[in-house]
Amino acid sequence: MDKFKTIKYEVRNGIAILTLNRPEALNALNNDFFQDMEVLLSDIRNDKEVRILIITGKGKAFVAGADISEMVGMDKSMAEKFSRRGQAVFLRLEKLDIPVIAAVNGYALGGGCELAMACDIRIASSKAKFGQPEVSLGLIPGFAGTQRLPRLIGIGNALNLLLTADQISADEAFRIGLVQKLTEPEQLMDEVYKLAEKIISKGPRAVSVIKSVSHIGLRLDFANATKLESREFGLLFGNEGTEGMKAFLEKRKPEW
Ligand code: DAK
Repeated sequence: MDKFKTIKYEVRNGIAILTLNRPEALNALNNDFFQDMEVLLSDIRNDKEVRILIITGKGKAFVAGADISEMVGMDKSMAEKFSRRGQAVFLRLEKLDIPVIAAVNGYALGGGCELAMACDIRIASSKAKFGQPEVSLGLIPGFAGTQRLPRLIGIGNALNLLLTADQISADEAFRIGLVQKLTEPEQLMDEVYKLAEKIISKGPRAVSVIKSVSHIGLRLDFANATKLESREFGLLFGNEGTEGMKAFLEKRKPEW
């Protein structure tokens, strides 16, 4: 029996790929998905072989949002619990000590856009579409979309999306900085793979520290954020950083 109900997961050469696998419902996020993610994120944390995680969707959607057919029957307290569960899973993704890349193959709406935002880098197919349609349903985003979107693209761009429920093209998402790179649909996974390979060729501890210091620093004041950077900078000396600098001077590849 499959370990997961809603996702497919495989690891090749240190690169893990998580594929949302409910194409018949456009990969809408339900409680089974969060259950699968809770298990998978613990597995990934304990698997030292995994150096980077790619998240993508099967079919024409990355994720078309939280599962409306599941949410419609919720009362206030169930909805709050669902929201807290989703937020916790997305936060664990952000706190993983490996980078996470969203390979956005199609619709990234509502909870789907929020999932992409919880990843560290977003690469999108030119066919992808982004948006936060919750307000059309009389809802607000429940998985930290009101918080991550303004931090990523600025308050004006964020409110423009959140208040209108407009779907924007991949080009527009790239223009406003929601997406870091666009590709032809058939090139998406190759491009994401190339990016993953480039990142995992770098100093593994430095990669992990850059991710955590950048995320944590956003929530600190500048003085404390730069203090954190100095501390982590110092910790790389005498180990990985020293090896990287020696390798440069000795004109050889570093041995991480
Ligand atoms: N939930 C459940 N099923 C969905 C779905 C969704 N979000 N999106 C699509 N589906 C289902 C459709 O119902 C349809 O199912 P069948 O009729 O075949 O059984 C199937 O996927 C294929 O969809 P369509 O037939 O509609 O496909 P089209 O190509 O015609 O249209 C579309 C694609 C993406 C434009 C359309 O499906 C669409 O508008 N989908 C809904 C998009 C949306 O509004 N997403 C936002 C969902 S709200 C909170 C927690 C979280 C959230 C809010 C609060 N708290 C707990 C407080 C987050 C909310 C959201 O994400």
